[in-house]
Amino acid sequence: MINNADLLLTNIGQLLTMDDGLNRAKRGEEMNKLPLIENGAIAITDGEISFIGSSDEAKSILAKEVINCDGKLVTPGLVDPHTHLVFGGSREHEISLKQQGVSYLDILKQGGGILSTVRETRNASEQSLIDKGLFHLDRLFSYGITTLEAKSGYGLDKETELKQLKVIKELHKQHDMDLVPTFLGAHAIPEEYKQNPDAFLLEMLNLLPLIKEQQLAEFVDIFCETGVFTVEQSKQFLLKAKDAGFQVKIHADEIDPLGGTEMAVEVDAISAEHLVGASDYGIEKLAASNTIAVLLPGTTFYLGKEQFARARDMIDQGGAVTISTDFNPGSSPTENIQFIMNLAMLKLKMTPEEIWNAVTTNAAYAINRGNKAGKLIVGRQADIVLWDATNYHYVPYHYGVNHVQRVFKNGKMVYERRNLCD
Ligand code: IZC
Ligand code: ZN
Repeated sequence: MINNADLLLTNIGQLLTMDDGLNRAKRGEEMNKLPLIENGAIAITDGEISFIGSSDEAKSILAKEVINCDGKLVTPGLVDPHTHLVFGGSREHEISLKQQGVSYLDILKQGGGILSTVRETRNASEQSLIDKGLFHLDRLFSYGITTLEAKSGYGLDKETELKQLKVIKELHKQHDMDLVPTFLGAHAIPEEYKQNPDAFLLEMLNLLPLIKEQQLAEFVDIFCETGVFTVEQSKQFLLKAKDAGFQVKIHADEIDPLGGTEMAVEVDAISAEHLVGASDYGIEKLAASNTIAVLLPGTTFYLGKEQFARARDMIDQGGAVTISTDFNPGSSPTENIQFIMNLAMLKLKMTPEEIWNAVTTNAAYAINRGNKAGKLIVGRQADIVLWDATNYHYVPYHYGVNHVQRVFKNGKMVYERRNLCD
């Protein structure tokens, strides 16, 4: 019997534990299964989960505080495996260009887009980036995210890339959110290297020993795209990053179908991201590999494209899929992962079960946190969301609003929705 719980959540209508007994991401048909306890309860002691079971079993638990969940849904804290969290400025000044039909890649070619954010980020002080990051992290908490990946990539020079990575480290310290850092120095070709992208890639590779030594990033990523880096440049870059001791990720086939998906499999990337233009062959190879597909339907929506990533083919062929906000100032300015879940239902044709697996356990595996986040298991850190919904189908169904009632991170309440009539 537990007699020292700090908190007991009881009378939970549906408790999604995601505890599948697997030590890896769910794939194919596994993604359509959802471990669930009805009329459940969960207790927290010293920031960790100390009990999971039925409300009846929980009656004997002595807890300092008890929350009656009134038959509502409880899930693990959500995991966002792909964000560009730290950046200076914003890009609303590009709205009219977009509305005139100038494409994302053309805006970049004109020195705007990512390069506009690079100028702002180079000019921003470390403190201003920290303050801005804290603001966005609070908002990400409010939508139920308790762990996220954050990329650099708005410096494109030694000083600013390191500044961004240090800011991510500092945010991890100062904020309750768990942050996982990725070095995306190869995010665009800076103006000063326009004529010599290979020399720029070499400069970014030369930073890797220092980044490793100071533990500033766990992953290395590259934007493989028309007008940015070719498949061959990306492959060589990622192989060298692996030699330097990093696991690799890749922005692949986001806009143009270049073949980045199959290359991601060739270099055994932990994840391949976007994949909107993935070929039949790429999907086949991906589905048979250990590389996790990180799909970003909010970006496709925000870029005004018709064709979304082929999640159904990826899952039906046995692949592992997750989804993410892609939070960034250009192609996906939103912290609302629930809207992304709506889009995954509507546009990716993912089932509610697949969507919940995507935003919890699979997202955690895509950033090497599978043994820490994304599941509710006794002994793990208590990252828990209480939803203002009685069942898990409701969240991807009722779109555009925030369904979170409370968020607990390491057992501590970090967000509570106020009554609408307050
Ligand atoms: O700032 O536009 N796709 N990188 C690759 C992005 C989107 C972020 C941005
Ligand atoms: Zn991205």
